[in-house]
Amino acid sequence: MKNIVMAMLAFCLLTFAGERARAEYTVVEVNFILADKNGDFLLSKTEYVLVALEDFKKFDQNANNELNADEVGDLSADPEFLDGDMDKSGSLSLEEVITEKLADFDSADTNNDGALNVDEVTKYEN
Ligand SMILES: [Ca+2]
Ligand SMILES: [Ca+2]
Ligand SMILES: [Ca+2]
Repeated sequence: MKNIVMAMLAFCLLTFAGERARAEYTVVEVNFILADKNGDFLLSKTEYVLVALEDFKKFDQNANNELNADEVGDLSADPEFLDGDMDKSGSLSLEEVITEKLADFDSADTNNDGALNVDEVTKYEN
C-alpha cells in the first residue's frame, strides 16, 4: 500500500515538475526537486547519493554492482567516469560511484552547512 502511495506521489511530482519545467524551471532545478525526497528544498547527503544509486541500478544491466563500458556506452569516455574509476579497472563499482558522489557533494556545498540548496547545485552543475 505504501508503495502505491509513493508511486502516485512520484507520478504527481513528475507531472508537476514536467509542467513547471516548461514554464520556468531549468533541468537542474527539476532534477533537484525530484532528488529532494522529503521536500525541504535541500539535498541531504543521502538524497544526493540516492540519485546516483538509482542511476547506477538503471545502467547496471547485469546487476553485478559494476558499470562497465558496454553498460554506459558513450559515458565511458566521460571525464566523470574516468575520474571515478579510481582503480583504473575500466568499470565503475558501486563503491567508486558513492565515493565520487560524496566528493562532489563536499565540493558543491560551498557554505558548508552539510546540505545542498538549489543555488549550490546550479553553480556546481554549470
Ligand atoms: Ca531534502
Ligand atoms: Ca573501477
Ligand atoms: Ca550547503
